[in-house]
Amino acid sequence: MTELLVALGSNVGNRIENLRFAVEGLSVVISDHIVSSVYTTEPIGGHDQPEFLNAALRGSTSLGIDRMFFWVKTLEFAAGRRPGLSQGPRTLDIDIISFGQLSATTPRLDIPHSAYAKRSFVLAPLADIAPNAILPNQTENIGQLDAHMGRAGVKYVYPSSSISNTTFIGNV
Ligand code: PH2
Ligand code: MG
Ligand code: MG
Repeated sequence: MTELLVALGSNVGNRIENLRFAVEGLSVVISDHIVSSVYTTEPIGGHDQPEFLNAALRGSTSLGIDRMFFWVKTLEFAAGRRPGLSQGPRTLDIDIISFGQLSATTPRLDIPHSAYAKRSFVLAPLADIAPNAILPNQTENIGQLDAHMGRAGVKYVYPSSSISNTTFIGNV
């Protein structure tokens, strides 16, 4: 089994329902998953677009990275996501932030995700569920990265239970 961290985002359509759809779909292939609180976050990336809801999920999978990636893309498509602007609006974004100790940069894969350590909308939810994790190529853990980055533009809105029926004992 491989431990993985996944970041979730949505800023089009029924955002909370899109995140719920992602958690339910991911739970088919990710066992013992726990889910962060949900945050509203100001959009990053230069486009004039609605505010995002962001969350994160942690768990274990028996899938290899290629099948995991394929499942993620399938779920995004099923949630109505279609090719669009890079950094632009999307019904559902599922980013594999880390996959065991894998370090992979290919045209398709970018793991650990190259920008996660500089994005408060990824670090804040990850800090709920994996504050002590030190990802490949980092010296600081996620809690430390989050503390240094700060949380400008990030607001707690819903507890984990709003998108998952597994219990997360933490920031509820
Ligand atoms: N995702 C992006 C681009 N910008 N901004 C916020 N706040 N949250 C996101 O999830 C996000 C973004 C591309 O995936
Ligand atoms: Mg993505
Ligand atoms: Mg993304």
